[in-house]
Amino acid sequence: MKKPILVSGIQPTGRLHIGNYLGALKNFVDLQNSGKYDCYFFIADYHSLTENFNPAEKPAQILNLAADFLAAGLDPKKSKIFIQSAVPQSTELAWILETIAPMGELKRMTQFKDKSDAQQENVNVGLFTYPTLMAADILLYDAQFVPVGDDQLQHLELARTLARKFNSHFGRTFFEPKEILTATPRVMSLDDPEKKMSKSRPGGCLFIDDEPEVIKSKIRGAVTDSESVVKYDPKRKAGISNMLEIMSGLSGKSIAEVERGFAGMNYGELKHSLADYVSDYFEKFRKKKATLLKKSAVIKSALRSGSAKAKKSAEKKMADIKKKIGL
Ligand code: ATP
Ligand code: LTN
Repeated sequence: MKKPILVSGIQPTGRLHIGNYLGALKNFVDLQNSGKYDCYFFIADYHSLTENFNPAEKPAQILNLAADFLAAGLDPKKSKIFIQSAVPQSTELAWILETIAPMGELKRMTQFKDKSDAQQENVNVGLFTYPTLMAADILLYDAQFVPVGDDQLQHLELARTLARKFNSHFGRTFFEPKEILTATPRVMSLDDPEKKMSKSRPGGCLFIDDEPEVIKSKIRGAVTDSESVVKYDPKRKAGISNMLEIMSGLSGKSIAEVERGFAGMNYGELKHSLADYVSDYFEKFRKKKATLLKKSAVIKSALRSGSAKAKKSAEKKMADIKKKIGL
């Protein structure tokens, strides 16, 4: 029987942090290994052009993200791992979707507002139409499921709206994709636990390839509160609760179990123990990534074969889409 299709992408804009890992990448690997889905995972290089960038750094950023994918456990034999720009049909479909995308909905997108504020000297149209390209990435492969973090839900809602609208104007063509969230869909910043951990605020990020000393020093410096009891209470104890969530996400234990494990510890002991756990957890990953980066030909060949497979299904789908709209 045909398995349902699952698609997700990550932008090559910097190093992956533990929010990207617990909200997305770890779940990609678990979903791939469940054997229940036909998986497509890609590097969203076209999306990454909407942020200020240096062309000389782009190839290394792409290679680095591909190494993250493979070192974390994505397997080119099980999933199609590819580069967005290697499948031109996604930008082709993005244009078609733009012609049915309501301007008002795009204007309401939180990410557009946040990123426009963050780079006021470069509020480009691509930043505005970003969600239509994301919808194209999803609808092009007939995806029914999309694993993402909480900040992408608004974009996914638009993908459903566009699928529905296209289907009703031009006949049944697309699935309405559903999100798959993890138990930690919004990891908070270490230096400001009221804000989402984000690559645009590197000071609050725990990067998954950070060396153990860096992990220790970042966690030691994480913002907590003026009490001393380890307790899960995101409203009153955002910093401690975020650390409990990180521990729970990595260990697979419930928050209650994690809380019990730390019972009687002070904040310093909690931080020490979390830092050890995080550095041990990513030890294998760090080694595997370093080895992979020395063999870039292996990474490139995985991307080439994944891109060829993705392109094949995209070409077929695009022919149907064009027929539907009379082109
Ligand atoms: P960032 O804000 O760090 O730049 P992003 O959302 O702009 O991340 P990506 O790097 O492409 O862009 O995000 C990859 C995936 O990681 C997405 O599915 C996103 O929802 C998820 N993600 C990003 N930040 C977090 C977070 N703090 N907690 C959980 N998931 C997150
Ligand atoms: N916008 C996403 C990256 C992305 C994506 C997608 C995720 C681009 N296209 C399709 C899922 C499905 C982000 O994480 N910032």
